[in-house]
Amino acid sequence: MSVITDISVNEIRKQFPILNQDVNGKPLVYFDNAATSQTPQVVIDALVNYYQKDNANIHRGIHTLAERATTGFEATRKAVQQFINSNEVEEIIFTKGTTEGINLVAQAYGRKFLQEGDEVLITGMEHHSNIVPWQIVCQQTGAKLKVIPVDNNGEISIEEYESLLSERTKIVSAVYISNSLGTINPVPQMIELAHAIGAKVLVDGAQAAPHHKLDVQKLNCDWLAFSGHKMYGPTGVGILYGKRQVLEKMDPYQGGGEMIKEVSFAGTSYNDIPYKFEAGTPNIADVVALKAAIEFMNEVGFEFLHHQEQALLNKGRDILFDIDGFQPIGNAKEKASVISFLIDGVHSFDLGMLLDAKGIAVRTGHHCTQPLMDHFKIDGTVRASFAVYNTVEEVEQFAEALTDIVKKFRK
Ligand code: 7TS
Repeated sequence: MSVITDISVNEIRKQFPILNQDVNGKPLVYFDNAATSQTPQVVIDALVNYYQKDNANIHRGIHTLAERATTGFEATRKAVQQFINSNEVEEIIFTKGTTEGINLVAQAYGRKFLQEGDEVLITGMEHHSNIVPWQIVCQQTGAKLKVIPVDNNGEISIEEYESLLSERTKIVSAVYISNSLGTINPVPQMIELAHAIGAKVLVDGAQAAPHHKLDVQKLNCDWLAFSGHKMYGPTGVGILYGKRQVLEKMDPYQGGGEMIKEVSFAGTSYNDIPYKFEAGTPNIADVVALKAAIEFMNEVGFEFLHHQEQALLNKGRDILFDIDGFQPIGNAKEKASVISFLIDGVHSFDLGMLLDAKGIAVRTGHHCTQPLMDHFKIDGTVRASFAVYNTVEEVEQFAEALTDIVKKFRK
């Protein structure tokens, strides 16, 4: 393993201009990375460069700018293919984010193939984006939504999962890493078990993509959805990976330009994948810039990422858990760099506001996982989520700030 030093983290920090500012008179400590991570200068430069030099609509253009824009757009598709090791570049569909990817699968596959009596299986720790699209398609088709329960550590049991699988299960849709708790689910095993009974599997990789090397061929998932803005890329762009043979069976999701082969008033034939699922002018600039984010992540490397984020998580567990009234929510054995908690006697919104007054950005509330909050019988948590540019010193500042706030409340 390479030697990780604070100097290298400091080198990384320098690439993120947004981090170098005071908020409410204090140096910004950005611990809201599970919601949106910050973008390095290379991503910002790619966006500026695109608008300054290459902006044009893609495909079917014969002029130079259209060609450049198309080349940039398709170069990102190739970079994504390599990033997640998909077999073919055509298996990469650009969306506006994880949410759109899941809705696409629910409507283009679920609505076509689900029937009354079929079941869709999700976990009890899903983001609303991986609940509501399934509720909608279940209402449309008469299929039933079933939920794998979560225990008090914020984990699911593989035995319980197995007992819920049956020949009625047609789709399993599971979050790889929980945004609210950081729990890493046993997704590879879940995929194997689902395939054994003939179900298809969608993996919500929104939180996994920035922390975990994803290899879709090894995972053997049928679909994987994730978002650019959680992996150092721009907002408004996401990826849906799907296996070719599955994508080819799916109906189009939206109708419009690019997704067609030929249109007449008598009828329309559809384009090949991936274009069949990319109706209308896409978010070209952000797709182009996403390549720079992938290159940034490749350069940093998952080994460094893991090491740094686990160091932050361990430091957080060491010093935060001693704070008066500190109550961690979610204590999974396999956990990414997220610390969700409550403090006895202090409302999470108050904590969030008081931390912001000290320049510390955390997220408070239900994190779009209301059923999970119901399970813990709470209405929300305070969530600190770390990225590769965060430092142990920032975790110490966070602990000091929290201690100070709690002391004032206890007076
Ligand atoms: N799935 C998971 C696991 C997520 O964490 C999120 C966003 C989504 C899906 C939806 O992603 P989007 O890019 O389409 O919005 N999670 C969060 C969060 O934790 N705080 O804000 C957004």
